[in-house]
Amino acid sequence: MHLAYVALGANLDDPVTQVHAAFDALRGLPASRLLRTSSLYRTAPVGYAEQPDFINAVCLIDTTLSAQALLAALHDIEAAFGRERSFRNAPRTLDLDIIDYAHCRHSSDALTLPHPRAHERSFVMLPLAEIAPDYALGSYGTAAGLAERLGGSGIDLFSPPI
Ligand code: PH2
Ligand code: MG
Ligand code: MG
Repeated sequence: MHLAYVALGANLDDPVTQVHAAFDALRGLPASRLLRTSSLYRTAPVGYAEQPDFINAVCLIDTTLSAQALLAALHDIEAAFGRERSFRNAPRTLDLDIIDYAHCRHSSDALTLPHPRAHERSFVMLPLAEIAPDYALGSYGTAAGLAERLGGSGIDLFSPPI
């Protein structure tokens, strides 16, 4: 089995419902178990500012899928939630990003591990620190250390863990 951390983000339609429904979809992943889910966080958009606030969360999945098979399954879930790809950082009904997969380092057009921007994004590191404070993200340090360094500006805890 391999431990994978997956970040969820949504800022179109009904983001809270979509993130809850996405947890349910992740519970249905083949050869996998959803072990832990963070609280939901309401977060200011990063990168492209002229869009609604996001709901973000992070979860921990135990899986025998390869990283590539997990990515393909996550893309299928995004598509089922009506995700359209228009431009980089565009608003979306659901974004599922693999943040870390079994501490693997990997780089291809389709997938970079660990996620190349997770360590600079408080909307990922705060929920990750909530469920895995001691988790070492590549060479960037622990989730708790990164979350503390990045701070919580623009991030509000939205709801307690399910
Ligand atoms: N995702 C992005 C770009 N900007 N900002 C917030 N707050 N949350 C996101 O999930 C997010 C973002 C690209 O994936
Ligand atoms: Mg993303
Ligand atoms: Mg993505």
